Amino acid sequence: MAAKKPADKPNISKEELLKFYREMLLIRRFEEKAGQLYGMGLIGGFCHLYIGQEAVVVGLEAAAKEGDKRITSYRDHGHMLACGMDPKGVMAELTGRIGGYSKGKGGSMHMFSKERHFYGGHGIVGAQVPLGAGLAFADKYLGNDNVTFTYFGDGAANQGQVYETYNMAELWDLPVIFVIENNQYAMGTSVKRATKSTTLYERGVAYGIPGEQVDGMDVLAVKAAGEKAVAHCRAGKGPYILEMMTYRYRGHSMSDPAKYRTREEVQKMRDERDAIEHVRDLLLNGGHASADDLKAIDREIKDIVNDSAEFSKESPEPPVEELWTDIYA
Ligand SMILES: Cc1ncc(C[n+]2csc(CCOP(=O)(O)OP(=O)(O)O)c2C)c(N)n1
Ligand SMILES: [Mg+2]
Repeated sequence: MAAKKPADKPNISKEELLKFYREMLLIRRFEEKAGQLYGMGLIGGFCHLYIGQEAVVVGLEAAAKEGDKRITSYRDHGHMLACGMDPKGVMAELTGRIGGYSKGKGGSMHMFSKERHFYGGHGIVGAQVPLGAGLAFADKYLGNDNVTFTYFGDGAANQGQVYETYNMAELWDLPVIFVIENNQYAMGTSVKRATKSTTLYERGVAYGIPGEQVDGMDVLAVKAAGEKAVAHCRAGKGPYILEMMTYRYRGHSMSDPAKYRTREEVQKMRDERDAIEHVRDLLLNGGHASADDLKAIDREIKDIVNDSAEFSKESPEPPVEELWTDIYA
């Protein structure tokens, strides 16, 4: 991974560091709980956890304003929590209950929130990329200054529709930020096995789209890069590409034999580059928080996550009549 070790004394307020810590921890603990519920048979179908990649969405949300939109793939729980969707509604959807964002009929990959401008949750690899450009087109057409964060993976980055979208987005100066979450693997295939040119952001050059590679394990670097990209888009200069160098600790989905990488590789990332530990160190070493302060936050987050699990256990399954609602025909 190209990312280097972040600076020890960044210029950032205590409040913002605490906010980053809280938000990343919420995603991690929520995902751990989802993994447990899956193991207990309470979540069915597909479930792709975001553990390890938390700094990407939390850093970028810190660069966003009200009205900005986001759209992503099936690895979407972190994006939903980071943009302010209710953990109860997300967990209830995972467990197929009526209290979920899609009334329990969508599951992990199919949740939306008009209020929080979250447009899914897409199971078809890469499908969200042209849709993201469409969302940005709508904002441009309406004449506002919103931007759309369009997230996709390193595997999706090899799809043709991504490049058709790059061409149109640059041609029409659409306010879209293409966020490539390069977590090094597409299911069990490493970037190096599937891709000749491994610096994925550089592919924008062919379309005149500027971009850069970012240390996606450093929430401060992510926020700084996000602000730069957002400023570019809001100024009407068209799209921008951010290639986030990140890593997922868990399997591709809940059913993953994990034969394509060693345990040591994963452990090394956890030990040396964990995004939450990084912020924890900044808080403790900078004298912004004590170990007890952080323990109190840990408890607070644990309660929120436990409440979401309780809520989803108590929320009923959708009644049969729901088969006939929210459908086209
Ligand atoms: C069009 C399409 N092809 C194949 C799949 C099966 N599939 C699901 S996820 C995935 C890998 C995608 O990897 P990447 O884009 O790196 O995202 P990540 O899972 O790492 O977040 C594949 C091939 C699919 N869902 N849709
Ligand atoms: Mg990937």
